[in-house]
Amino acid sequence: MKRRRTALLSLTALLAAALTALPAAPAGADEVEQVRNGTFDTTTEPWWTTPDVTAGLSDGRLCADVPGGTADRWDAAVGQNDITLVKGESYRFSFKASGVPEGHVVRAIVGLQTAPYDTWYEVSPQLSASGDSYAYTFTSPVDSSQAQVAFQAGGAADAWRLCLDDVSLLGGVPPEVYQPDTGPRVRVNQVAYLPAGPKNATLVTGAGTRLPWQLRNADGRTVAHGWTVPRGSDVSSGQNVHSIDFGAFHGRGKDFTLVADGETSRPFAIGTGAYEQLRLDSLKYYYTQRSGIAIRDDLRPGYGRPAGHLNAAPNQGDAQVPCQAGRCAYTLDVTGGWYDAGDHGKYIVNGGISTWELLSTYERSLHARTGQPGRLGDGSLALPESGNKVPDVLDEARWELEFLLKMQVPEGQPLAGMAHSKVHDAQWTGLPLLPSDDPQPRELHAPTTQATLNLAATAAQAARLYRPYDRAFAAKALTAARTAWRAALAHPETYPDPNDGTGGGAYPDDNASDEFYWAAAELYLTTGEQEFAHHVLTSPVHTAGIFGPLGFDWGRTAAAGRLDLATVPNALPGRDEVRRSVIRAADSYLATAASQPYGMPYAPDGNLYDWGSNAQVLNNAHVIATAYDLTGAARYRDGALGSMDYILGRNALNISYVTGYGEVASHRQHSRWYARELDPNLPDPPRGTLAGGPNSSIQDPYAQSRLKGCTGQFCYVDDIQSWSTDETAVNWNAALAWMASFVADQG
Ligand code: 9MR
Repeated sequence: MKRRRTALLSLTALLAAALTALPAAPAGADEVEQVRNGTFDTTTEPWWTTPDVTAGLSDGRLCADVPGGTADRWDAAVGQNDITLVKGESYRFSFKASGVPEGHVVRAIVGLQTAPYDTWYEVSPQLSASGDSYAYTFTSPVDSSQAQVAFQAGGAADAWRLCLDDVSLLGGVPPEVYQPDTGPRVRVNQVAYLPAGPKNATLVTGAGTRLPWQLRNADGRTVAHGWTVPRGSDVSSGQNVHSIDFGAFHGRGKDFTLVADGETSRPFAIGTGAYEQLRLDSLKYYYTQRSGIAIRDDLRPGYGRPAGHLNAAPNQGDAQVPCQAGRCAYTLDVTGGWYDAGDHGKYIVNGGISTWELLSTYERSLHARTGQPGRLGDGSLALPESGNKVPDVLDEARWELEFLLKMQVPEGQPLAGMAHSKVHDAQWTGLPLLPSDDPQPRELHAPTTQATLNLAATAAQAARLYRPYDRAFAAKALTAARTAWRAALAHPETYPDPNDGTGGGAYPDDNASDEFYWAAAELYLTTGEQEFAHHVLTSPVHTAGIFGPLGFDWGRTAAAGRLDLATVPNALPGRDEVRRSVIRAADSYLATAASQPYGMPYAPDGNLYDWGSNAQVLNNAHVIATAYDLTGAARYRDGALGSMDYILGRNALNISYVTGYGEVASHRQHSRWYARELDPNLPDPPRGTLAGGPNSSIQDPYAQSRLKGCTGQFCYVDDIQSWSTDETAVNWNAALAWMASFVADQG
């Protein structure tokens, strides 16, 4: 799909752009300079500035006086237009830059010079007063004769001076070979193994025969030893690997290391405490994703920020949002909810599966043999609502549910009862950008059958879970769910437009049978009514093999219905077979995990890792864990626990994909407000944030410039620019929260 961060320049800025063309000078046999007059020897032509910037020559450089008090980087810029880019070609982008006073950030971009100002490459170095040289290589994702190179310097409180020299964009350079630093070749769960749980690791080695290993405690004393098991060439990584099983060791402690083949692993604990913390952190994540409410710094130190999208300038706000041009005659108040991911969009289909998995984290605690509802109770998540005697996880999910309800088309309007698929900006915005600083108009997009059924399913589930705490809300939710269900039956094939990806994600989906099944299941579980049982029992989805290799997600939601029919008490005829289908799925995921030297229950067809693969690993683990809840058989518990090892460091990149967990962990996830990589005044993502993970399709230009030709697990880079491999998203963290809560319960 097409999604880009966009630089918005004013029309005046564009008109101010000088268009004088000088001939491009070849710089080498195949390397061609695309920038005209990057050396500023005698003139600043053909460089332009935004009207608020004054630029001139100074010691053979271009120096620009940048005003203070502008909102966004692109509000004050220097650039050059009419550059030609060739798709798939590699370019070296280099320049010298200085900033006085020291410490300012310049956003250097290569992008489209007209609306919607797609950004194809960007870097945001922090400048010294004496100046430094910068050089980057990227691959152009497009063919264009309307490219610009621009240096965006706005967004600072006080005025500063930017100087540039030797600006160059060299085409025809060989692509840069990216070598990730993968550290020691012994790969472990860098956070913790449970004392009574399985303990597996992976060794990358050229050795063909078994090797000795030692487990060392914090004092360096060997506390267990054994032999590796050669596993040959691993498809998911292309590496030659051995596996190590030290599950017979049941001691506890911190800072264990595993030694083999002359390498010492990163340290890890054997204990349960980390998972209690991860259960809370992965759920606390949602508060700082909230829209329409100021985030309190006392509740999340370092993360306080003004409310986003409440109609306070420069926000245009979510209080009276119209439909896309000509699509409806009303506006809706759609304030609240969670921002989907690193963007400011709010999408029903993704909000729906996320809400379901959060509610299910709570619902599991009520019904599972190891469930501990008290751990998710009032006060557990430090929310503004803490102290209201309602479990905090329900308070958090309600923030999204209230938004989902607001997205329903009002009575009396065409398509009444259906749900608008999404609300987001008219155009993509750039990074960084606090929610409260987003100047874009917001728009409601057309209702879809899938969105409507997401609303029906989650509102029906909410009706049974909130009933003990707020009967009125439970009743309201159930009414909305019934209305949505009837509206979906009346409009069963109103699908999202797969090309509707400007300013927000498309979430394309051309089949709603899984959403019908899920919604019918939730309505049946809550009401016990015959109509819904009939729909479940006659749906082809009910008996279909729905647990494929990729697992369930926002577009494949049948599993949500099947898992709940299996676990939430009910009297559906043939329920034993429903439970057996979950256990069979778990068996197949266990077989996958056993075949993988890195132990994850994920082996996508053709080794093509999907967008958000980490959540898919976790959701397959969720199915295995559910089989444990259904049977009590230890192999399912162990399989689910072992899946966590992959997420927390036992992987080809030797990285924990959860911020704040493990010695080397993802912390630069793509986000407009956890954008410390671009602005040192902003925070990294909060502890407990899951990165999307390896994605073979590497849709973003940054990943394309680094990862072209990557194998499975290697299709990941921890960089804010890599939105296709390294974004944060509410659905992915929901998969983490469910699993973290399961694992914590096994302690
Ligand atoms: O995770 C989503 C992926 O499965 C889809 O193919 C893609 C296209 O719709 O969108 C991904 O979700 C993104 C959404 O579109 C916009 N917000 C950020 C989401 C995570 O990257």
